[in-house]
Amino acid sequence: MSLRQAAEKVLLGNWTGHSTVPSRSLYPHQWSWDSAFIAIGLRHLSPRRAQVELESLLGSQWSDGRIPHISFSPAVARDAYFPGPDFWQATTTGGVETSGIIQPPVHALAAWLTHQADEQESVRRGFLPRVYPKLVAWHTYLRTRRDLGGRGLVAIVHPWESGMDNSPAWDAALARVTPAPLDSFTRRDTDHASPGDRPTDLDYGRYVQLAATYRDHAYDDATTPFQFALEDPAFNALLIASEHALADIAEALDLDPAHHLKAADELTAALGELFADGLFHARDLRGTPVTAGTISGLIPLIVPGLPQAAELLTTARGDRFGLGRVHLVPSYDLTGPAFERGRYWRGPSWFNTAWLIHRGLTTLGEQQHADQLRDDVLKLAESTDFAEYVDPYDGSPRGAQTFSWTAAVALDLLSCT
Ligand code: 9WN
Repeated sequence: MSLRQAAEKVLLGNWTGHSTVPSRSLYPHQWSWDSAFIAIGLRHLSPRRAQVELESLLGSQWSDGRIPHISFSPAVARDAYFPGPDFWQATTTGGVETSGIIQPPVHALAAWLTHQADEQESVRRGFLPRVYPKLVAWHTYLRTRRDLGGRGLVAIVHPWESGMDNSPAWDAALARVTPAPLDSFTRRDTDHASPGDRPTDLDYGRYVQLAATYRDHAYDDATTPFQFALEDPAFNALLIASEHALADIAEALDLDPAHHLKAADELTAALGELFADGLFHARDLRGTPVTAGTISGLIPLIVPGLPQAAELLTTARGDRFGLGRVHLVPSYDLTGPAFERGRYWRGPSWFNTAWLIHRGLTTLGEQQHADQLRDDVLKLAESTDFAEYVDPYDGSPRGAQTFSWTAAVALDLLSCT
């Protein structure tokens, strides 16, 4: 079977009829940023399915504009994943059970790329006119309710909102949180993945505590006493890339793109304040400066016209991230004190972040680095049976296998020859 066929098989196997689960075993519902990456790959298999994927996710959007990080499937046992719907206690006006937190805004970028895959089919189905107002409401939620620091950047209020749950960048902020008692919940993730690859019980207790506090304040951003509030470079860089995509969508709809470009410029200027020593760093709104260097700090490479791009590229190629010398791009500084080559977001390399860096390198005209990264993604997707993440030194698989966004980004990169 060719790599293309194998990737398509993964996506077809994880398709539920209107959306795609990240992994049948570990993550049996619809996840927000996973769906965006999945649509980017699915558009090569079926542009129509890619549209349906994004539209079904937007079907779980809240009336305040937020897109929740999980949309729960009623067909799956309520305790198959923890924290499940009974923990979050959040149901949309349309009756969809969801979580109450969010994930990085890759959606407008995914919608624009999906449209471009088959413009005729997109126009015939009225895809852009339907999704555009919802994507605008999503960005408006982020830029108004989540500018907790008042500096024009979006803040995350839970490590899961970054999509990089266990990153060392959150360690100091998490240390301030009293964990929920370990006997007050039952983890499900370690039934499906090796405990050594996953966050510790102590960290899980803190995740649960933070989520419960938000829930107990009805997910109200104005009144919740957020113990954890940080401006994350990747989250904001993805919002900028998505504002540029909204400008493209607006133009395609004969609307004025100017306010999206203005938003992108304002966010890019504000993001610049997070740059120090060759890398973007998260800003802790409740604590001391974050010094941990993570993949999040390199992801601004995807921002069009980023003033710091050349310095960032030097850091990516240096000893801390070893671009071209290790597999993909490690999630955390290879020379950092918290580095662990196998544990969740504390060193291993992910395929979706490699796709983002590849896009940045291509835009910058760094074709040799981009091609090398692409070849590594394709080789490892095949050799690991589409692993969730890999050891950056030997490329061995970690976490789940037949993982949807790994198949999706492989499919996308296969088509950019
Ligand atoms: C919590 C689904 C998600 C990804 C995240 C990844 C992991 C969940 C978990 O799986 O997070 O949302 O249970 O660990 O960190 O990026 O979206 O694939």
